[in-house]
Amino acid sequence: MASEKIYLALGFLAFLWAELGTQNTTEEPQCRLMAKFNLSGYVDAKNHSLVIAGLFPIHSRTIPVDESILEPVSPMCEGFYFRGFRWMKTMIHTIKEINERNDILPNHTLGYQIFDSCYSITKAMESALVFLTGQEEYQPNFRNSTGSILAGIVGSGGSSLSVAASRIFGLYYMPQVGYTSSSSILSDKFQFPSYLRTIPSDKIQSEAMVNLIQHFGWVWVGTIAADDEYGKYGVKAFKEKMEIIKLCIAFSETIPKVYSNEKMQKAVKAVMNSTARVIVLFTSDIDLSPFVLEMVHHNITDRTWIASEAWITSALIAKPEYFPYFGGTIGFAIPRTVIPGLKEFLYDVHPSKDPNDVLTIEFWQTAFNCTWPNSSVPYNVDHRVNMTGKEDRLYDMSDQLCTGEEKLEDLKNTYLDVSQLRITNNVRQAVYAMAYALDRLSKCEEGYGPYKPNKSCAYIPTFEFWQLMYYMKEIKFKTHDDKWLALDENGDVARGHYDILNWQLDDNGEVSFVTVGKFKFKGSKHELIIPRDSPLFWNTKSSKLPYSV
Ligand code: TCR
Repeated sequence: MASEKIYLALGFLAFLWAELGTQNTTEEPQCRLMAKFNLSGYVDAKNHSLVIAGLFPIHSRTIPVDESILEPVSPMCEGFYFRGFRWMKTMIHTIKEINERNDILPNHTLGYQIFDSCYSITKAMESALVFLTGQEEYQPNFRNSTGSILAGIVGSGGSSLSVAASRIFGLYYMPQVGYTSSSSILSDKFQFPSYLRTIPSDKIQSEAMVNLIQHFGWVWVGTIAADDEYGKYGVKAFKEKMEIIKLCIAFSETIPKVYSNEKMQKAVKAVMNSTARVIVLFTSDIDLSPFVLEMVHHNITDRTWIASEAWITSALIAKPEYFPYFGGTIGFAIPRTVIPGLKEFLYDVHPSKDPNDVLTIEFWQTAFNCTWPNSSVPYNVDHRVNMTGKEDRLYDMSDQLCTGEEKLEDLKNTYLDVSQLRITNNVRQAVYAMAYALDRLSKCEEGYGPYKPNKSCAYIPTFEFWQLMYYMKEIKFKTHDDKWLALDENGDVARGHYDILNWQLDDNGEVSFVTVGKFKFKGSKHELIIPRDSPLFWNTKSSKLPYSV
């Protein structure tokens, strides 16, 4: 019965689709799914045999569309996100590097097609459709709109975006390698068959947090989560593990994604009214900023925050002016590395190179607080609702014109800060994972190949996504810094470690991230290491270890 109903529903949809199709051919369609896709990004595909798609949060949010417009429109984006811009550049840098190497894919070169996800599900979905079909077509053609062969995608940034996009990519078994979507739900291969990642699953981080709490002897702990797949699943796993060892949750709140004073105050009150002095904050830095302002506004000090990886090294939060409230934060970070040549590559950015490169123009305007002459790229737009519940509209163009002579060297900016390359390295390894899989596919010998019935091989350019997936699964390779990256049967990082960082103030009055320990993991085994003589800083009145009962 149930399946009959599904078939009926599908039949009806097919009918509707066909109807729409016939309308399409004769006249302008009466209704459209989306007036027009509206994406920005970078593409270099024409002269390459293979293309890797990429999705990065170069902006941190979309601008709410005017509700009086009935036609569905693709929203604009705002809130330039320097970190995402660096991740995106790192993908391009890695592809260039691989193309210059003759030991990986010697007979092919990789191109790319990258879009800005604006850290939003809608843009991630728009991009997913465009990757599969092209801007104007509404039917998947399995071959990318650029005309080259699409091998897979690196992305999508946040877990909610990846969850949504991989439901589409999964239909085609298209390989998707995540560099920062860490929610444990993405390990479920029944739901997300073609998703793999170079960031460990949050299942491990939740375990690590519980171990940390146990280590310091805290009993009552509050939790605050982002209202998305990252926050919700992270805290869920955390609570389950706390329960097993009989530790207690004092309160559990969420930070709203779209500003709601009511919801925000509920979280603030929970923090103020609870005796718990230790609070776990499972959210991205993008979503955390409004909550931080609330803590400052209500002068809430004397709390110890346990940071999830997404904000532990964030320049948006780790500012000296927030130190009275967030100093002493302790949390988990992806190990840091140095990427040869990346710094020079990042510095090679200038708006005069291409007048159509709107992202670079916006980068420049935002970084140097000026307006690029004759450009229509808005400067410092912010439509967020502020703490009084009113909308903040800052359309103002900066009075100062950019000269082009501004010096990147003078900037202290997240984009150029190569001292904290963590997720950035995940991006690099995600590109490498795909390149190695393609390389292995290309080196297959007929009769020794993986596919039934004749141990056959697949070939570039005729291979199918599922054939490449064979090589992506359980991939293992050595990275530039001499470490092994191995993925397990769920596409998760099989072994590795987190650094445990503690926020302290350095001699220059800047927030520094001091490594105080490690959390190592290998399969289901793990170990928390915090040496006795670790230089810990606690933001308590007595500067002693907080007591949370
Ligand atoms: N996983 C988060 C998103 C995220 C992130 C970050 C965003 C992580 N780390 C650093 C910005 C900066 C970890 C997710 O949604 O899965």
